[in-house]
Amino acid sequence: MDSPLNSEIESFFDSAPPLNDRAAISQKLKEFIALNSSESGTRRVACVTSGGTTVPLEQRCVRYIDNFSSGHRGAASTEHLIKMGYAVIFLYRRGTCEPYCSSLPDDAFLECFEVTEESAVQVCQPYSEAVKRAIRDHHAAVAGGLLLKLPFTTIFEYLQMLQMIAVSSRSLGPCSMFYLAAAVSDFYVPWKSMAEHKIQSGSGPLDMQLLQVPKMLSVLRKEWAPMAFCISFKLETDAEILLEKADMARKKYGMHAVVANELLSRKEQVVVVTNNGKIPVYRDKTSSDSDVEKPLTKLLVDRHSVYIKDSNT
Ligand code: 9Z3
Repeated sequence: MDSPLNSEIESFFDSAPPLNDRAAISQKLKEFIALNSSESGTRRVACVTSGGTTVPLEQRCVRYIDNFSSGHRGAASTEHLIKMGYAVIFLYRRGTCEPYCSSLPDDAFLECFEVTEESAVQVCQPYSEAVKRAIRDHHAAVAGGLLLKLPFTTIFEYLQMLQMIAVSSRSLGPCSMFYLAAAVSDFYVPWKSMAEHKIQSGSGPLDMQLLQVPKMLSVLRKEWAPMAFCISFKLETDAEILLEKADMARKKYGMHAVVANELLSRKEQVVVVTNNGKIPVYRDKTSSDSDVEKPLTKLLVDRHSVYIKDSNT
């Protein structure tokens, strides 16, 4: 497995603006991992990443480059993993889909509630069941110590938080899973060479050089969490090159599986690429409320079980 030069990684982290709430995140992670590791047996803990990272072009950011991802894959997968007994650290782009909210409208707050004649707030009848279910399931997962939600916006926040999660969950050994569905920027502007103020438009075309974001997947595997079961996702718009690129990524970064998906068909089918074959996974078309994440997570959980068993023998 290839690893980017350590100096590239160091310089990425050195150039990143420090996380505002680093101490609070670290405390939450510590408590979450402790709660899910006990002497009677460690629970499996998955870190699910979700949504796209932004690349700011100015320190006082007015403009940024974004990566496409609605966050549906990550949110739905989180629900399935929790149902299958996992505790989930949900590292997600602020404002994208969150677990247990898929049956609510986009503008849930304004659409689902109304003010009565007595000035009380109540749920509008058509949404009553969906709201009850969302609140009940979300509360049960969070209060039960099975869901920890950590939001990010920029590539700098995302990678620093991913590193913190990986290092904190090292003690879980093979019981830890990384399910990296977030759409991560390939290029960035180092913080130190970034304009502080809004870039002015009066001086003609914008000429800007972006550096390549060092691929952190091999460092995650080799150094941050060497015992964890790691799944990354490969997104392409050209189906012709998808499987080859996914297999290349698997070998290059030492992933245990790479989920290959094509932009337009990603909700209907994906292909799980492993060292012993490529397994297509389809959404169950006979049921209108089914999703491809259900059979996908089931397959990956089965693979994770074999991995844990092999690691313990
Ligand atoms: C994915 O491929 C995800 O499956 C999607 C999910 C982003 C397509 P939605 O959030 O979509 O449900 O709307 N994520 C990974 C994309 C990515 O950035 N992969 C990197 C690459 O392709 C590897 S880490 O180079």
